[in-house]
Amino acid sequence: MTTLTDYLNHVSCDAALSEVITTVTDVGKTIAQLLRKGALADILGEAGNQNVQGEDQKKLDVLANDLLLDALAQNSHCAGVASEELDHATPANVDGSLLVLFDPLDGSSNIDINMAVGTIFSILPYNRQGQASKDQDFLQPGTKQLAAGYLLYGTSTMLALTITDTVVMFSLDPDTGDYIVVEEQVQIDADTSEYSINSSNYRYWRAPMQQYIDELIAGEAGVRERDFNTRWVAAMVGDVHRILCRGGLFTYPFDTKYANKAGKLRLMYEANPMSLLIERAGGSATDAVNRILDIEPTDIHQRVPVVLGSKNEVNYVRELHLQHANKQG
Ligand code: AFP
Repeated sequence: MTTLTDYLNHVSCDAALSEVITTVTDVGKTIAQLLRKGALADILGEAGNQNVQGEDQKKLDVLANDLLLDALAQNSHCAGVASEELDHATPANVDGSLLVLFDPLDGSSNIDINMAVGTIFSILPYNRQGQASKDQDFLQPGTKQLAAGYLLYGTSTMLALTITDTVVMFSLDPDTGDYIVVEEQVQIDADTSEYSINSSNYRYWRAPMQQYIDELIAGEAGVRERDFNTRWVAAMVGDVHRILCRGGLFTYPFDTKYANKAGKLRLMYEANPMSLLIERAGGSATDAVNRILDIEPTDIHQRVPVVLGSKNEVNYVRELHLQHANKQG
């Protein structure tokens, strides 16, 4: 039974990185306990305010954010924190070597209905020791991530983590409080017949995405010559976890639903960490055409269209978009 601590020692992980990962995953245990108490812990419902995204915050959004912020502020290796719930990055320890970004509670709309939610985290290098970190320090492409992962608070609490060139899956043993390795090298099939999209936005999508979904719905009678299945958890963590377990394609594409949003998902603390996991598990992650991990960020809360999962399916979506672009001339 290999614990997270054993694993971090085994991969001879940098001590600072190990300690920051341990801090984040320890907070995950607390969040999991709160979720297990649910309505009995007075953590459901609205917090009564909105975050920088203009989204109504749930009580647990705020609580999870504060738990992570407080714990990381006490970790000497953390130089700063960026969160979906905070307008700007928060400086921590000026001598720290790491920056931590997170969506403290992904899938907030699922909290009050007892459905899957998660915490997504990304760790970047900090290169200005001795000075207080600023938003600008976080604006690094996804390829610079030193580690990324998520905690999925489902029927069991699971941790997906990538530090080296592989993705390792852990399950939290509620009796011992240890994260135990359950899969040492997660791999995604290149092909799939399962896709995830919120189809109610169909009229807002660009033509190639509409064509792609039309083909999947046409099934074996259409050009794809096979039937497809669909799933939509409404929590990216849940859909990505399913893909890491059995393949699939997840997309929150560009849509014209809101003029100033390129898509719903945020690059720095949702798309980048998930894209690193997906690529390290043998999948692909694009904005429909370009590799997400190569995107040079301009704002810590910038949004990006996302197409990720089984690489042959992600590439097929890319081909459709390129064909449409060529037709446009
Ligand atoms: P919330 O955290 O606000 O519920 O959003 C979750 C999310 O960012 C992502 O985890 C889901 O895949 C997606 O939004 C769900 O979006 P829809 O509610 O539009 O389906």
